[in-house]
Amino acid sequence: MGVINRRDFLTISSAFLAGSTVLGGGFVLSPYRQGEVTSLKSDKVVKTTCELCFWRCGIDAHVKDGKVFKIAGQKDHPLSNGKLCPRGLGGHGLLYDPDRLKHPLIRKNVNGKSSFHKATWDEATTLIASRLSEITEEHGPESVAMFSHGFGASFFKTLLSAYGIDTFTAPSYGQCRGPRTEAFKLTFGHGVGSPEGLDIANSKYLVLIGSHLGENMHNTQVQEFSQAIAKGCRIVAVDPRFSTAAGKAETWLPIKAGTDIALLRSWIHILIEEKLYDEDFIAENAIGLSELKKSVRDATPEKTFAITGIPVEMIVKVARDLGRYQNQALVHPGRHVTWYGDDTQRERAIAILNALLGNYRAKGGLLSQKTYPIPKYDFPKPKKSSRKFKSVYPFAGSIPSNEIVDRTLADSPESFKAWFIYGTNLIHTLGDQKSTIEALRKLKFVVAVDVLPMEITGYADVVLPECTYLERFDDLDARAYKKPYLAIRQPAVKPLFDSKPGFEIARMLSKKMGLPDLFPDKIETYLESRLKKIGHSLVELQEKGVFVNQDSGLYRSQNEKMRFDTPSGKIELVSNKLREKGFDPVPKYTQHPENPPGFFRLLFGRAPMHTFGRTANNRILGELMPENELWVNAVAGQDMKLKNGEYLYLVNQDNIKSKTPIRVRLTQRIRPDVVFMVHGFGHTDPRLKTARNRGASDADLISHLDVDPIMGGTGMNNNFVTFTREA
Ligand SMILES: Nc1nc2c(c(=O)[nH]1)N[C@H]1C(S)=C(S)[C@@H](COP(=O)(O)OP(=O)(O)OC[C@H]3O[C@@H](n4cnc5c(=O)[nH]c(N)nc54)[C@H](O)[C@@H]3O)O[C@H]1N2
Ligand SMILES: Nc1nc2c(c(=O)[nH]1)N[C@H]1C(S)=C(S)[C@@H](COP(=O)(O)OP(=O)(O)OC[C@H]3O[C@@H](n4cnc5c(=O)[nH]c(N)nc54)[C@H](O)[C@@H]3O)O[C@H]1N2
Ligand code: SF4
Ligand SMILES: [Mo]
Repeated sequence: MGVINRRDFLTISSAFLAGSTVLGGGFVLSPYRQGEVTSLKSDKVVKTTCELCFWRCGIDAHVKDGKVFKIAGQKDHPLSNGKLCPRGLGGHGLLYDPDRLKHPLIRKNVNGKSSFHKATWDEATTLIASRLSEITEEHGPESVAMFSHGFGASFFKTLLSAYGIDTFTAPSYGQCRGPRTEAFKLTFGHGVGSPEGLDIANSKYLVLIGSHLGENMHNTQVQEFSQAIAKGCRIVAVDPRFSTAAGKAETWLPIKAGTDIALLRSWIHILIEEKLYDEDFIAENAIGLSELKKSVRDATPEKTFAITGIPVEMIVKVARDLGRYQNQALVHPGRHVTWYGDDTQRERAIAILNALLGNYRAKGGLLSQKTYPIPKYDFPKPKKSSRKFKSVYPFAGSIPSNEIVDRTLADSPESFKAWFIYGTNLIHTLGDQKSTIEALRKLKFVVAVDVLPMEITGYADVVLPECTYLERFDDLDARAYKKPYLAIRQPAVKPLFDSKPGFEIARMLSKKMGLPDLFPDKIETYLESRLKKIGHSLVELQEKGVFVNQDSGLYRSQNEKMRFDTPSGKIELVSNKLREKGFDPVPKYTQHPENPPGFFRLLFGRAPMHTFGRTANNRILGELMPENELWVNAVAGQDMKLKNGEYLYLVNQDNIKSKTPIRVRLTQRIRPDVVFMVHGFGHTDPRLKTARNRGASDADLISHLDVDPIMGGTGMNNNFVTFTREA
């Protein structure tokens, strides 16, 4: 359970679809019986976009008798290429989830007890408008923050910024990719992007630092990973755990957790000392080589072995191999990189290594991508705020969500009074649950827009049920990618229950909030007007699903003069911007706390069939993996008298106990000083009838955060757990 073998994980396909509509426990999602699905003919196929994660693959939703019975990968969409990951295939498990939010809810206090009451849309939106008006009149629009994750947030952002609110934050920054973005910006002048601009398919030598591709199931990236493997790409997986990717690798380096910067510095040292880096590329395009060389002189393989536990000869071998493959070698920048609080520096080390390899805009390397050209809609200019939120972290390019929590808890006139939350389950997402909950309790007003009764909705004053991605239009998707594309999300079926598309909710709110002309009457009018500007029509895009441009200028030509968007116009191996603000201009290794006796470092990650907590209640995907397990090294576990398969509670360094027990899995595939679990389980909201009490939540145990002083991200990997059998 939880691990798929070498063969399975690359079959991103529709193989298990046949069984996917009928589930255990007699729960039937569609009117069709098991086995029938493959032979069914659809009445129509709707070309739209997946939202079971944030990759947004193109999907074909097959509809019969007004029901979605099958979801397949769209052939022409560059992110799916006709294939989907297991989650995308099971998206109708969300659409037909009987536990979905069905109508707006309003919290009412009766005789000192607060509970949710069913409300009409008119009541709910009137209440939101009047509470926001009271709060902004008293404290200014600067006292309201919006948290969001997901594509559907766009019209809510338009609405709130037109209203004068300009504090927007997403956990995909401070709890995920932020350090990577800032480190690559500091080095190359631009971030890595999402979807990432990496040429994995053409890579000849790929080093993964944690990034557990194959469990981290971003569709196109895994497709490229399998192409690379088929073409003989040599892979090095650096991970305290034998991940699925490690199972595909030539070399697994079971590094001591938290010591990656030391390893990366040693590779930089060897590449420079042995002149294995791309000398011409660096001479032409980078600054700071001699200072870099000096700064990493102490990172000898011998010292690095003592820190990381990686044998000297392995450190040297990988460095030499990296040098040998130079332009076609890639050190993957990772994605969820908020680990130890020095994450921007670790990402800087990764960026520097890639620069030394000269793989920038080279086949198999790091790419810069383009967007499909389409002008924005002419919304009225948002009001300028007089007191714009300013982060205390000098390189926070976006607002770290945890900083909004801190600022809400602070006793200052500038503290936040209301949160508008769209599509993010902050209770399981931000770490340091106690502070998040305290902040939620302190706020005067909380709105949550969600599809499910997730934990966060329990803290809201008003809960708005959005319909799922299979029941709505959203904005046009035109993110930068290797092949610039423009894709549509459109409804396959009408919204179920009394749920509504985000656009309609935002439009309804705009009328109540004194902005009656902000949005056009229908989203179709909005989409049509944007498409018309580029000589296309909505009907055309609805039929095709996606417009794709050919890739152009992905690779640099010989002797091409490049300019980078950095102060020097060059790649900055040494960052004076960091130096000016008092940070190390070249990444240094600092030691992280060791396990207290009897405790294990808690690590966490992904499973192919789940996205965080958002799929745990999905009957189709839940069938594939109903609960998470705790990976414990077999020898270390036996020393502690743990039995394989038994259920245990976890207790962390702050004496916080997991709310639910987790099943132990003793395995040789993990270092003895760490344990690992998949994030997204251990839900406790009784309204989540399938997910409730299944597995345990890592988030409950992440009470300690190491905040990155450079950009404010929250390192979560310095938490430690031990076991108890007591409930
Ligand atoms: N199926 C599925 N796929 C997903 C998602 C999902 O929810 N489900 N979420 C998507 C999102 S938003 C993101 S950000 C990505 C995240 O995916 P990644 O960026 O791949 O996530 P990581 O946290 O880097 O990877 C976790 C791995 O890092 C290892 N690790 C932990 N600590 C250390 C350390 O100190 N050093 C090293 N070298 N390794 C360590 C863990 O053992 C684990 O194998 O996945 C994306 N893809
Ligand atoms: N402990 C711990 N914390 C983490 C991580 C971890 O691995 N462990 N991972 C980090 C990473 S990489 C990331 S990116 C973040 C992700 O954190 P979140 O974005 O908070 O991810 P989810 O927990 O899936 O919460 C998504 C919420 O959106 C709702 N939702 C789903 N679809 C829709 C929709 O169409 N409309 C609306 N309105 N709502 C919808 C879901 O029901 C759910 O409540 O978490 C970060 N925090
Ligand atoms: S990677 Fe999977 S879940 Fe994410 S958008 Fe693509 S098909 Fe959907
Ligand atoms: Mo993420």
